[in-house]
Amino acid sequence: AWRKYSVSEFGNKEEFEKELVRHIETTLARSMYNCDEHAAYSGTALAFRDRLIIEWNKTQQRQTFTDQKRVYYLSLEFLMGRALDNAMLNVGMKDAARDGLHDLGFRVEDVVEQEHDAALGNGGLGRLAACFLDSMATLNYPAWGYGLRYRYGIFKQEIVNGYQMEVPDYWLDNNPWEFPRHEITVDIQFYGRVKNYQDETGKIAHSWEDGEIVQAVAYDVPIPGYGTKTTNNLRLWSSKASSGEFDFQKFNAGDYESAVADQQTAETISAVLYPNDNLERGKELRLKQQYFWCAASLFDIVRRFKKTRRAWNEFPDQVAIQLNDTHPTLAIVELQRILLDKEGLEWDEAWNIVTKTFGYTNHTVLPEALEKWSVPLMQNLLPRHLQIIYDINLLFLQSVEKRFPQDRELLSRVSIIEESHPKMVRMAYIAIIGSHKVNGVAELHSDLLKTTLFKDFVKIYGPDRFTNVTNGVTPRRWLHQANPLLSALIAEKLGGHEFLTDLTLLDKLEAFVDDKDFRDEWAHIKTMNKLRLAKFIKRTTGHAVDPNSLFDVQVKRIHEYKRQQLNIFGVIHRYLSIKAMSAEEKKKVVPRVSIFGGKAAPGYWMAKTIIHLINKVADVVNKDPDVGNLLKVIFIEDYNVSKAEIICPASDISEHISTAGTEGSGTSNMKFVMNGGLIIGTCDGANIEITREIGESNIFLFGNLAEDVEELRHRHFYGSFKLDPQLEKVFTAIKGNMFGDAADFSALTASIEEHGDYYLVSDDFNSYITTHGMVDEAFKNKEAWLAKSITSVARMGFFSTDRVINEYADSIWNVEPLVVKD
Ligand code: 26Y
Repeated sequence: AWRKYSVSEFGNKEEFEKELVRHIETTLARSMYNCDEHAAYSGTALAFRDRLIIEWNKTQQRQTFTDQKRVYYLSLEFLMGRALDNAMLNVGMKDAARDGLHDLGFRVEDVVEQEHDAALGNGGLGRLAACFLDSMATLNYPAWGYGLRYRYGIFKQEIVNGYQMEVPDYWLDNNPWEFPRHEITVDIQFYGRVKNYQDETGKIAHSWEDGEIVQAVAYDVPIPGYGTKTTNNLRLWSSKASSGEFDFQKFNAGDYESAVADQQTAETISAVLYPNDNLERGKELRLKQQYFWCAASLFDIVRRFKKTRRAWNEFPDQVAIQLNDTHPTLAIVELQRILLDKEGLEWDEAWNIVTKTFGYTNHTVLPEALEKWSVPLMQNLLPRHLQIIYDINLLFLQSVEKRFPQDRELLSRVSIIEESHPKMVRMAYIAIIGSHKVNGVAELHSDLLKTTLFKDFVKIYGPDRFTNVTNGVTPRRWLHQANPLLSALIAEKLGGHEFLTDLTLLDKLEAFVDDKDFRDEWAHIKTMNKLRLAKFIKRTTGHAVDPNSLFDVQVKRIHEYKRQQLNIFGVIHRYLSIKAMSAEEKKKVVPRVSIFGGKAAPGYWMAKTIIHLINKVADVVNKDPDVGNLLKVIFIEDYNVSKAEIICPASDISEHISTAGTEGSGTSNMKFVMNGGLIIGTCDGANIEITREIGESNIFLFGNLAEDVEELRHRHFYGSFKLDPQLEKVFTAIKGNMFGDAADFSALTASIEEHGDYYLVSDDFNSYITTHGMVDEAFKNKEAWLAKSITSVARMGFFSTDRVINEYADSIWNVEPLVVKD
């Protein structure tokens, strides 16, 4: 039924073919006689791009014309993955394309694979932003994303002799999905000094003078909604040397070489995505990136608002800005600066506008991920902003002092400025003070924010400023696109694809849990998806894995708190057990494939050591004839969004095993369950809500609870530390050089045995191993396993980002969809 809403169509495959040939022969200047798969990809992309542009222009005109409140999602990361398949499915002409490509001798699946992932993000936070864009467009919200157009996305990972190597990801050549807007530029200032002067009314005013100017150039990416007329915009800023007076001076002074060098310096601002996730390093270039992007975006938003000629107090009725973590916190300071210094508003009036405009999403409680910038660094780079930050802090502390007199401890705890050497600016505190709502990303996480990290602010502002919005994922990409077979089966049972835009309709599947034919098809689809992954593994690693084995998957960024080390120690334990078995005992073993994937931040040695251990264990296990097919260990190189689309539908069980209280939410847990996989996990992040929705009997939970973590850590340090006996056997094997030189892994074992086991690997090991035993037993009962799989999918309706976006829209943004009538 929604087809009638879709954009101007090719109508049929012949029209698609015509467009394809036209683009290949003219736009690409290539001949159809030597049209390879890549040319077929480019031609198809251009054909679909044309369809997107028309609706995109109309959407933008419509949004300007109706002039209702818009949402701006500020994120330093947008982990988009590939665009073509998404465009085909959202526009709704994939069948015409498939048939047309077939006529020309291509398979649409192969053509789609030619596209380079747009990997402008690290992990969960960046992928969440991409899912949000999809849902905002699908739900017809007038919404823009703002980010940076990195020349290099997240590095490509290669595994060489078991070690991670990083290779730059230069992805911009021939990208058909971006539109340079050379006419949309903003001059961004850095360094310089603040001049105080008296304005006409005699009041002291401030102006920021001198310094350097870098130009921001807009690049726009269309974001089509699924089956709607809305195509929203993602605007990415690219840095370029300013062509202003400043540079001409140098050129004219004959200093050509240094003037060219300055140009290159300007261009490095948007050159590279910082590859750290949850690890703050305080690099000046990163602060430059943040300000560059915030200032360009704010200028753009304010320019758009000013065209409406409304009064400033209407700004928050027209504009909602959401901060994806603290990375864009400078936007708060920048808006205050614009209103004060450029528009001449009084402080209180300006600050009132600012706080009504912003919302802040926190994604982590890990102390090492909280952004702090040194005061001297900021003083140098952004002198006026630092002044404003001090003013915000002064007024805030005065108001706290009034309400809680004589509590000096409280004042120093909540001060934006940390009194360390050097002094540091706490960005999260600016984000809280400058926003009207602060949210966490799953219930436990949001509760922890209120009771630990932001406790004092709850006391000051009351509990209403703090809220929870549990994460989700877009079912268009993570069910329909990643798992076309399952999506088709569900559509057949439910009588259409409406579940893709109302995921709660999945609950109708429960009626078919006992339907024999349905169960068989369900099982068959899982097998097909495992086969697809097995082929991929064969092609990329050379290892043959048996699709009848239990596929056990952990794919995510490598981090000690996510505990891939717990997983690989568990694998070693399993390996040792199998080796100790008689032939008779081996017959009862459920064959397993343990699949790992994920990148380590280049400077994070412990994470790299974990990758090294996984690969060394794989080397030994995979060629051990004692083990054969009973255990295989696979490390999938360069895990990314497009690989996730193959991996998620193929898992029997996936691992979400962070130390309780450390994972904000997790979102791949949702992707796996939505595709009929079960979970082994801790009581952490959104695992808790997943359990509530699907039922305790459909998930394998283990390990200590968040409330006990502090006590356990304390005991490790002040009591005696006793290594779990089964883990001890694992360590003995490692130390006996079973997986190569034990010295390579000594930091890892020592972090547990000698340095307090901060992530409670030893405390949770027994429970983890026992629970894996239960997984094996459960997997033997195919029928019961299938019932769990189907029931879980049926109950996953809550985890669509459509629900998430509606919650943000209602409780934080106060925006309405802009629905078009025909
Ligand atoms: C400050 C800088 C080094 C930094 C860069 C990236 C800090 C954090 C990050 C990325 C954080 C991230 O990806 N967080 C994840 O966000 C997901 C979406 O909310 C959560 O599901 C996940 O639990 C959380 O780790």
